[in-house]
Amino acid sequence: MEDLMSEEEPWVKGKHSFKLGKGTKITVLSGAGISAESGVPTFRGPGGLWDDESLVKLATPRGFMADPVRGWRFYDERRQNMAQSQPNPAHRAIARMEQAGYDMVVITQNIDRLHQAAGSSRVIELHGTLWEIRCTNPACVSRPFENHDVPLKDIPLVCGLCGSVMRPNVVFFEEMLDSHVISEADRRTKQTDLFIVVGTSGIVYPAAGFTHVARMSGAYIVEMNIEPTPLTPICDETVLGPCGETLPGFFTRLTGGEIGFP
Ligand code: BJW
Repeated sequence: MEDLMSEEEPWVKGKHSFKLGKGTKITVLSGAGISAESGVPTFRGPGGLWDDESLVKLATPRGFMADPVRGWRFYDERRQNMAQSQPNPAHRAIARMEQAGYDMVVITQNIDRLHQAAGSSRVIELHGTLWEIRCTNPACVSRPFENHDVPLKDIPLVCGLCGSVMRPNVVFFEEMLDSHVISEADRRTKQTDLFIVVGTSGIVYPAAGFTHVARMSGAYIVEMNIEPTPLTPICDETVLGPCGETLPGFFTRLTGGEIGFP
């Protein structure tokens, strides 16, 4: 691995060889780390949600259904936290690039909607969103719907149509991702010139697999994280540091200072 030390960035692997053009397609794959500086906890690592193994079980279909009251309390607390969280400079820098006319798409594993709150309009939500709710009864004709009650009024939430327990419209472990969402993310990744992987441990699939798809499709790959990940070896550049600093810095370098990132 070739390491280059830089004055501006704490630790950079790679050669800064990507040149931005007019029609450059830029795709950002984001994970929990991009929202860490907004106060939303990550899953893995010190202080992460999955430090408590019993919480991991709640994020599986069987675990949630085994104790929907506990499941909803867990998700209600997270909704309360997310409701108070604001986009940080990393979310805002991505949105700013789109507003400046660059062809930006975000593929996010996050369920917090902070990319949209920052102003990004093209966001593919791989793991759904905590701000939608749906019935757990596969025979029920109700559709997922928006719910922004914070805190939730009744726990567990029950379907008004069939009386079954409701659940957050997120993708639990061992569940399939929506096939249309996967296709859209796959199509975009294959067309991408610059693929930026931000704040993900890169161990949850199929999400992490898009970085491999980008690699095979010839995209230039830049990773932003506070530590190396299993994806680091296939990235052209890895910039270590908090992405609220490194991402605006990277875009400033890429655009030659043409855009301001407040
Ligand atoms: C910063 C930073 C800063 C911090 N700046 N960086 C064995 C049994 C069962 C399943 C499997 C199995 N083996 C493999 C599987 C498949 C499984 C999987 O990949 N598991 C791996 C863990 C091994 N995948 C699935 O189950 C998926 N479905 C599937 O594959 O279906 C087919 C199938 C069916 C049946 C059996 C097997 C397969 C679905 C995955 C859904 C993931 N769901 C969750 C929960 C969503 C709801 C909720 O939030 O409660 O999604 S899990 C959790 O992980 C969440 C995240 O989106 C996802 C990824 O995490 P992420 O975003 O990478 O966060 P962290 O915390 O891991 O990392 C944060 C990073 O940020 C770190 O790197 C930090 O360094 C960094 N960071 N601050 C920059 N300031």
